[in-house]
Amino acid sequence: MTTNPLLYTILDLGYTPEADAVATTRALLAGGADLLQLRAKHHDLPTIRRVAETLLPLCRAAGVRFILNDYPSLAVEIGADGVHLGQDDGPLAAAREIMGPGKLIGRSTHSLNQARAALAEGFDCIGFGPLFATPTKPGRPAIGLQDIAAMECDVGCRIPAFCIGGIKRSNLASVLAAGARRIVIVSDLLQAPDVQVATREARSLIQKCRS
Ligand code: 3NM
Repeated sequence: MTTNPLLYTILDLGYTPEADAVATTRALLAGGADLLQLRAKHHDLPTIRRVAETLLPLCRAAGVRFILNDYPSLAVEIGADGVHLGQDDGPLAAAREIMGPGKLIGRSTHSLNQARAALAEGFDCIGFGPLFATPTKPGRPAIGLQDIAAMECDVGCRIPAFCIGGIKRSNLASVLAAGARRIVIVSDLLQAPDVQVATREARSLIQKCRS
């Protein structure tokens, strides 16, 4: 398991059909994903469980932590490494009670104040965004790049903080130049003609900037 995750990838069933989930996950892992989340906003629990149970061993074999979006109870049942919660998904304590110690619990944050609050509450990591408007999370306004440096200074120096939302290989340089150190990319990788190549490109851009 990497201790310095740079690229957090999400297998989103809104982009990747269940039939392609294994191949796409293999490509994300082979391309250098440091964390992998399963996100399925419009699927039933049996489907999510089935896909999660299929992807988990792939992540284990690659030494990459497997995170479930929402559903702490299911995350525990299947042995996921963690869970990711939105602002409306309740307090950390409730999820920690279900998950037990040692599991990674992340929080979506949409402002500097929310990022600071998530750190103060004790979350293990955060998402910070959406930096740009994105069809992957419709209806949420872009927060722009101007608060990234302050967020990194206050929060990202203490827990892993991943900038997210509308980030693509084509705009990654501007996000990194604004001070981002860790990145989540969803649609730009899942919709790429070659997911493994795209993932490798994204990771090496981040790594180059950070070294
Ligand atoms: N959470 P893409 S933005 C899942 O800001 C998610 O909390 C966000 O997908 C947040 O890389 C987002 O396709 C979507 O824009 C990221």
